[in-house]
Amino acid sequence: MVSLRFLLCFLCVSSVYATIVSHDGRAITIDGHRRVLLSGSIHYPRSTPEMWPDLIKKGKEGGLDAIETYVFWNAHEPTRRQYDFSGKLDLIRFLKTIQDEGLYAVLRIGPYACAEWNYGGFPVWLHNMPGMVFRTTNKAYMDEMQNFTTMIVDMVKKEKLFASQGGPIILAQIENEYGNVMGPYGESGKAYIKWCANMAQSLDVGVPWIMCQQNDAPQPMLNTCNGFYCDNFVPNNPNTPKMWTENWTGWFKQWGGKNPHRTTEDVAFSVARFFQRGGTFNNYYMYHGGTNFDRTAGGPYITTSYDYDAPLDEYGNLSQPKYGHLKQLHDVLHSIEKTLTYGNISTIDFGNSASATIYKTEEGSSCFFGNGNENSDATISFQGESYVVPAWSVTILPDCKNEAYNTAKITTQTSMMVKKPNEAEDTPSTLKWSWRPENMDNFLLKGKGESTQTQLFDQKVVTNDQSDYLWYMTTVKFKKRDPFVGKTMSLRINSTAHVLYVFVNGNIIGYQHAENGKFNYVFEKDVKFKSGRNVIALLSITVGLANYGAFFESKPAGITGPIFITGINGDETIVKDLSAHKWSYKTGLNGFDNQLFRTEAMSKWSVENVPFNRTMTWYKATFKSPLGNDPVVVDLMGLGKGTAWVNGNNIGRYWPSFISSENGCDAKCNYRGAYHAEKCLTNCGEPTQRWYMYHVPRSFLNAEGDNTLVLFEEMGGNPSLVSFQTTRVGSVCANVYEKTIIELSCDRKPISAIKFASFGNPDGNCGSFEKGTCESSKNTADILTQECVGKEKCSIDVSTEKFGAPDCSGAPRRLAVEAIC
Ligand SMILES: *[C@@H]1O[C@H](CO)[C@@H](O)[C@H](O)[C@H]1NC(C)=O
Ligand SMILES: *[C@@H]1O[C@H](CO)[C@@H](O)[C@H](O)[C@H]1NC(C)=O
Ligand SMILES: *[C@@H]1O[C@H](CO)[C@@H](O)[C@H](O)[C@H]1NC(C)=O
Ligand SMILES: *[C@@H]1O[C@H](CO)[C@@H](O)[C@H](O)[C@H]1NC(C)=O
Ligand SMILES: *[C@@H]1O[C@H](CO)[C@@H](O)[C@H](O)[C@H]1NC(C)=O
Ligand SMILES: CC(=O)N[C@H]1CO[C@H](CO)[C@@H](O)[C@@H]1O
Repeated sequence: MVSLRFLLCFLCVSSVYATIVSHDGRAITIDGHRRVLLSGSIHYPRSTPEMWPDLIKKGKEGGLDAIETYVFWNAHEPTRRQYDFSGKLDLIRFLKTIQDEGLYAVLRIGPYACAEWNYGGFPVWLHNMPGMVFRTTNKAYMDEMQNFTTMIVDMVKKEKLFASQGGPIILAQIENEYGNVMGPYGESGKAYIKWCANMAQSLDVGVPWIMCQQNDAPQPMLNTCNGFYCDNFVPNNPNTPKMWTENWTGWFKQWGGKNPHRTTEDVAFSVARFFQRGGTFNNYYMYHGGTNFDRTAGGPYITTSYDYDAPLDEYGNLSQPKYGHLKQLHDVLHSIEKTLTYGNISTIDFGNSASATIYKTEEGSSCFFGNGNENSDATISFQGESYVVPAWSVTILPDCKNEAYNTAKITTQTSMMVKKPNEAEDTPSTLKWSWRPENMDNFLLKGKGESTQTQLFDQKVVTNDQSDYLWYMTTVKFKKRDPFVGKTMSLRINSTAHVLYVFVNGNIIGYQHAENGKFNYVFEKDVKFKSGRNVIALLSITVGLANYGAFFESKPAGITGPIFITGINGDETIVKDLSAHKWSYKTGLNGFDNQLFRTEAMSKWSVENVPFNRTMTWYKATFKSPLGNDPVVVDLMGLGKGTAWVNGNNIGRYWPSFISSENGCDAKCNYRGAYHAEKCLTNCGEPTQRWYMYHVPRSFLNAEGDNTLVLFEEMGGNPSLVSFQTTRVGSVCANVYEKTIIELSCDRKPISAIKFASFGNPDGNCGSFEKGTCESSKNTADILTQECVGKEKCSIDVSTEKFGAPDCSGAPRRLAVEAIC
C-alpha cells in the first residue's frame, strides 16, 4: 500500500513536469530528442464528448503520437463577448481527453480555420463591425483576433495544458494557409503576417508556433506544408524541420456532388515518400472527419457528413483497410525513429523515378526504395539483392535488407459496412407521423417583417447568421385599368441566395439554387399580377457561408439583385426595377422561433392527412432507440431539403433530393498516379448523401422509452420512407500476395460464410471479385470455410503449401476472399 501510494504520487508529480519542445533542421525535439511524430486531425465539435475517448484511443492504437484540432471561433463566441464552451465545444475537456490517453496535442488556434466550417470559423458579427476587413492590417480585426487568441491561450494555460507546463500541447498554430491567398492583400498582407508572428510570440506559450503554407513565415515561426503530397516541400529556414500539417486523407463532399475516395495505397505512398525525403512530422487531415451538426457546415453547399474518407469513419469506426495499413506504416516508422532523425542521408537515383534513400547511423541503416513511376514496377538491385517495387509505391527496409512494408501491398482486411433495420421497432420501416404547416401568412399575404429598408441587403448583414432563413418582402401596386393586370409578366431576380423560394400573393411560383460550383444565378419565371396590392415574398436560405479565398468574408449571400418585372403589351414594354423598392425583412422562420423541434414544445400537431410533397412543412415521429452499440443513422430518403432534430439535437441539414450527375464515376479506381479531388468518385446519379451523413450519436438517444424525430421540410417530400438503422460490418475481404498472413475479423461477431475465394490472379474489388486467368485447383473456399466460419477472427497464412501452386506465368499469386459476417 505504501509503495503504491509512493508510486502514484511520483506519477502525479512527474506529470506536471515541463516538457521542453524545440526543434532543429531535422525534427521537432522533445526533451532534447529528435522525434518522428505522427498526428491526426479530429475536430472536437464534429463528434460528441461521449465519442472523444474512443476516437482518441483508436488514434493511439493506430500509431498516432498526437491529435490535432482547430479552434472554432464562431462556435465559441456566437455573440460578441458571449462565450460557449459547453458540450461538443468543451475544448478543455477535449484536450484533457487527449492527455489522459497519453498523446500529444497540436492546437491550431488560427483563429481562421477554413476547414469546410461555416465562414471558415469567423463570427459573422465580426464582419458586421464598422470598417472591418479580415486577415489584414485592419485595426478592428487585429484587436478582435488578438482578443480571442489571447483568451484561448489564457484558458489553456490556466489548465496547464501546454507542454511547457507539463501538458499535452507540443505545437500551436497562428493563422492558417495565409500564403495561399496572400497576393491580393499586397504589402498589408506581409505586414499582417509579421504582426501575427509577433502577437503569437508575445503570448509566451513555451512551445513552437507553426504557420502552415507560409513561405515567408518570420522566425521563429515554423512554416509547414499542406496538400495531397508534400515530399518536395522545403521549409524556408535550414533550422526548420520538414513538417506536413495537412495531408489530406480524402476529400469533403458537397451537396449535388459525388463521393470522393482517396485510396489507401496512395495515402500510404504520400506519407512514406515524405519520410523518405526527410520529413519527420506528419498530420493526417482528417483522421476522423465526423459530422457537421447543426449549421456548422461551410460552403456554400458543404454536406452534413464530414466523413472525409478518413481512417476513422464518420461514426468513429475503423475504415479498413485505411486504418490498418497506416497503422503498420506508423509502427515501421517509429521503429526506425533514431535512424530517421539522426542518420546521415544518402540517395541513389536509379532513373525512371526509382530511388533509394539510406539513413545511416553507427548502429545501423534503414532504407526507403521509392518508385514514383505511375505505370511500371521497378526492380532495384541493392547490396547484392534484388527488390521489386511496384509502380507508385515505397518499400521500407528497417535494416536495409528485409522488406517490412510496401505502401501498395495491403495486408489489412477491407471491411464493408451494411445498414440494418431498427430491430427495436415492431415494424421497423414505418414511423407514425404527425405534421403542421410552417405559418407564413404574415409574410406571404401581408409582406410584413421586422424592419424595412429601400435597398437589398446582403443576408449576413441582416441575420448576423443567427438563422439560415431570411425573408425579403415587397409590394407592387397596379391600378385597376393597368393594361398589365392579369397579363403574363416576367419576374427576374439576380440572386446569390444559396436556395431561393419565390412567392407571389401567397402562392409559390418556384425555387432555385446555384449550379454546382457557382455562386450566383438568375431566377426568372412568368407571373400574373392582380389589380391593387401584390405581395412578393422571397425566402433566401443559406447552406453554410463561404470559408475560403482572399476576402472571402465579403462574398455575397442572399438576394443582391437587381430584381425586375417586365411585361410586353403590344408596343408597350414596361420594366420595373424593384431593387430600391421598400423591402421588409424578417430573419428566421416562425417554427424555429417557436422551437417546434424541442420535444417538450407545446404546439398543435395533426395526425390526420399527413401531406406529401408539401413545401414548408414540419413533421414529427417517435421511435425506439436501436438496441446494442452499433452506430445509429437515419435514412432520410424521400425527403427534399431541410433540417432534422433528434430529441431536440440538431443533426444537421439534409438534402437527399439533390442528385449528383450521372457522369464522372470510375468503375475501377487506380491508385497509381497523383490523386486529385475528381479521381475515384462514386455515387453518380445518387443523392450526395442518403445514410452517410445523418449520424445520430448514441448520446442523443434515450436507450429506454421514446425518442422524437422532428423534420422541417422546405421543398416537399415523402416522410413515409424515413427509417432508423444501424451500421455494422457486413462482409470482410482480403486481397493479398502469397507469403503474407492476413487476419479476418467481423468485429466480435462470427464469420458466417465464405462468399468468394480464389488463389491465382483474381480480379475486382471487395464485393465484386472475379476469378482471373489462373486459379488453384484446390477448393480454396472449403479451406477457408474450415479455418474461418463460426469464428470471430481467423488468421490466414497465404502459402502455396496450403492453397496449391497455380501457374500464373511467373507473376506473383494472390488470394482474394470475401467473407460474410
Ligand atoms: C477582450 O475584450 C474585452 C472588452 O471587449 C476585454 O474586457 C477583455 O479583457 C479582452 N480580453 C482579452 C484576453 O484581451
Ligand atoms: C463501431 O463503433 C461502435 C462504437 O464505438 C462500436 O460499438 C462498434 O463495435 C464498432 N463497430 C465496428 C465494426 O468497429
Ligand atoms: C555521418 O556523417 C558525418 C559527417 O560527414 C561523419 O563524420 C560520420 O562518420 C557519418 N556517420 C556515419 C554513421 O556514417
Ligand atoms: C444579373 O445576372 C445576369 C446573368 O448572370 C448578368 O448578365 C448580369 O450582369 C447580372 N446583373 C447584375 C447587376 O449583377
Ligand atoms: C411527389 O413528387 C414526386 C416528384 O414530383 C412525384 O414523383 C411523386 O409521385 C409525388 N408523391 C406524391 C405522394 O404525391
Ligand atoms: C497546398 C496544396 O497542395 N493545395 C492543393 C490541394 O489540392 C487541391 C485539389 O487537388 C489543389 O487545387 C491545391 O493546389
